[in-house]
Amino acid sequence: MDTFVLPTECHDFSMNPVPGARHPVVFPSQWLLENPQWTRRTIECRLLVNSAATPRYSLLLSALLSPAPNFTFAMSADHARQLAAIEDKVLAGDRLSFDDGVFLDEHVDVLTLGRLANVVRERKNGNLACYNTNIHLNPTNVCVYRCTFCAFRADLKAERAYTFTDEMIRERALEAKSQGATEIHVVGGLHHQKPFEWYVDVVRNIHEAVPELHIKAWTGVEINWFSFITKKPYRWVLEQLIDAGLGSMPGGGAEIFDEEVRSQICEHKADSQHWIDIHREAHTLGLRSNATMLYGHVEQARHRIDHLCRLRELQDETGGFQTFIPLAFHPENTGLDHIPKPSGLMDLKTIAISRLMLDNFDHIKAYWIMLGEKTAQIALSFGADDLDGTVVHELIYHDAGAKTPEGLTVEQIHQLIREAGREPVERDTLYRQVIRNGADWTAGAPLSAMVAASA
Ligand code: V47
Ligand code: SF4
Repeated sequence: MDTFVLPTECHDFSMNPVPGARHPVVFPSQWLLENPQWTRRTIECRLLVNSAATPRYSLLLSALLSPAPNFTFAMSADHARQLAAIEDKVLAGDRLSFDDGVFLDEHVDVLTLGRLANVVRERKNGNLACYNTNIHLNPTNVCVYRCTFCAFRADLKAERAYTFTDEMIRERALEAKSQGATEIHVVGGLHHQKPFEWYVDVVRNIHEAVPELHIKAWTGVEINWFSFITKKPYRWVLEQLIDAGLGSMPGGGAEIFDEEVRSQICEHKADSQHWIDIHREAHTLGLRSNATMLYGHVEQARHRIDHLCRLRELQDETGGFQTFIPLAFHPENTGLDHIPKPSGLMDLKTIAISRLMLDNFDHIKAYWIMLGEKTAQIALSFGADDLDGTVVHELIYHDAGAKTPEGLTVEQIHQLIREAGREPVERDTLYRQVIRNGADWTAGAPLSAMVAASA
């Protein structure tokens, strides 16, 4: 046996110290004293992640262990040595390998991951937690593709299919302005009856209506589609969009890069190499972009770590990514609705591991829309420093069953951040401090300068 997992691999219920308890309860302290080959590590164990009975055991264990706060769960000596080596790397600022990442994902408890990720988080961003004031626009849900995880798309003739008119697009831009938004985030379906000019005009209409609004629009998958329908190279497509007012690219469409997983969840759309090539091209043209990873469906630890390593490699090359956003899968109304939603522990572990692996990304975003405000708040101590802001009109997660509100006020975001012990700072899309006077704003110092000043 390589790992001591309570209580699924410790079946000696005779140790049950709680008379009448209906679940196996153990006193690992005694067991450990009798088994000195196990080293003591932080209490928390894989059973909390893997067992269906997680909350019950979690509560029981904390109750039992509270009089002995220094007491720790056991890990095999080999694993303890591996973790110690990783810990040394994190403290020294050295890069973690693919194997380190898989080990962290498969064998290390969430509290240890959070503690390590927090070291990196505070090294990079101090005590700051940033957010932005943005509005979403999903101009059409009609889509040629049929990603199995997607609840948003619709067939052209479906009752729920919609496409915005130019007028509606301009109205959304004006609404953004009146709410003091600094950014409009535009993604949608790939409407096969719309020519490339229609997608360019979405950007142009917004830009003409509100020139100061930063337009973060069209994922790598959309750029790939535009290149397909125009038969033009990515560079040309991006240049047309930049001319129309495009400011940066969102990180969607990345899903999981592994080709085998991709063939199960989004068989037909841009493959990982194209997604990466498009972001490289965008960075070469001076556009900044984000990166995402959709987790908690059919993928495994090695796929998540491979995804992070491929992003890290491109970031080494271009430095053009601004933030990384792990996206938790929402199964409702999708072709994968038999898969349960990722647990809160998986959300926190994924954020922490992302922070540890992506040593060349400045920011890790906790997207509260899909995490829920409560997990997003805790995520600020598990590696995240960036909250998507006062998002309004989000559809992609809400169609897939997200129960979060469609928007949070600035006051709510401030309270959420302050309660977490962090200092809120409003940022614009390019991670500069926003200096605000009601709905009017100007860009101030880069966040990195604020972090340096507060160090
Ligand atoms: O690519 C779709 C994901 C992405 C589901 O750059 C789903 O700041 C979970 O790009 N469950 C689009 N996820 C959203 C996106 C994004 C979101 C937040 C911030 C940024 C940014 C970008 O949404 C898709 C896909 O990965 N998605 N359906 C679903 N059922
Ligand atoms: Fe279309 Fe995007 Fe949904 Fe895939 S995730 S079906 S590309 S809207």
